[in-house]
Amino acid sequence: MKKITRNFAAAALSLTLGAVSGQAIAEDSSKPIVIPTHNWSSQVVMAYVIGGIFESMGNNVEYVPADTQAVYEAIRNGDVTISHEVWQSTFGASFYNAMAKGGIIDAGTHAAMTLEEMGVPQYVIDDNLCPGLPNWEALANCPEVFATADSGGKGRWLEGPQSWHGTQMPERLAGLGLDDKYMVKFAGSADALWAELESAKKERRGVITFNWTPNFTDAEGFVFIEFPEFFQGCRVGDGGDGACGSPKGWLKKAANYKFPKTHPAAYTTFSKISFTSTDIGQMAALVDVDKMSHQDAAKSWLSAHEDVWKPFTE
Ligand code: TMO
Repeated sequence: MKKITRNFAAAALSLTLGAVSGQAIAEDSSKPIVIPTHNWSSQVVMAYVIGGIFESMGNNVEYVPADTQAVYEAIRNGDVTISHEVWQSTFGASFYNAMAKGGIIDAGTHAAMTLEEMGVPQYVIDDNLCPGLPNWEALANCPEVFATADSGGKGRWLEGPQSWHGTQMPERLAGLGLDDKYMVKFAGSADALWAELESAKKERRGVITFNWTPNFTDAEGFVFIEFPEFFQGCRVGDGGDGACGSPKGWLKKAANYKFPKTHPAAYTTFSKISFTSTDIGQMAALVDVDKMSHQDAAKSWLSAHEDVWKPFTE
């Protein structure tokens, strides 16, 4: 009797599975896929690139400006559907915190490897403005090279907007014992980083800024400072002393857990999307070098690179 019950249950289960796999070829919902936009160029261009790919498949999309850390909670809650640039160093913790609560899934990893780190333009190395760079220990000997009118006699690290890393860089300076020689200034926007790099380059003066790769700056040459190697737990926020650099990291995609069911075709495409460093550098350069709008940059990128993105839809 037990056995019969079990067989009956198995038959019922396979019927259910049949119904579920039947759903996999069901049409995507006409409800918009909500894509967040943040405050650096490749991310915004890629939002419109991925939105354009979804639209080419007949989906509806909607864009919402979102806070770069709080967005993972918004995806978990279903207010936002996806995140297409989850950078390990800056957002890994928020992503995994949301995942631990449930409601957000890992939708795969881009081909591009990433680094988000403090660094200097190539000429700072070529002109030997601070001998020993890119090794971080060289910084102790040349704070004056990186001093500015607003740095109180110390060398200045120009960080990105504080919403990206909070107090991580001031904590790193303290952890490395460099806080008596260097201070951190937060830029108001990514554009402020590029403006400072541009003006420093004209004077060929020393400058330290936060930057990342892949980015449009890869083409010209930007040298990341080599700090003590990252390990899990080395940051102050994770219980460490902060004396470590950023991880050589991944670039992931995230989605609300219902997305595969509500939009199976779009989800399948999203899970296949994998951009390289070249792709992402191009998306940033169309805005930051060629000065296109994000929307125009995305249109231009899509029409020039069908060979890259069409296969994700097939
Ligand atoms: C997240 N970011 C690419 C700005 O470091």
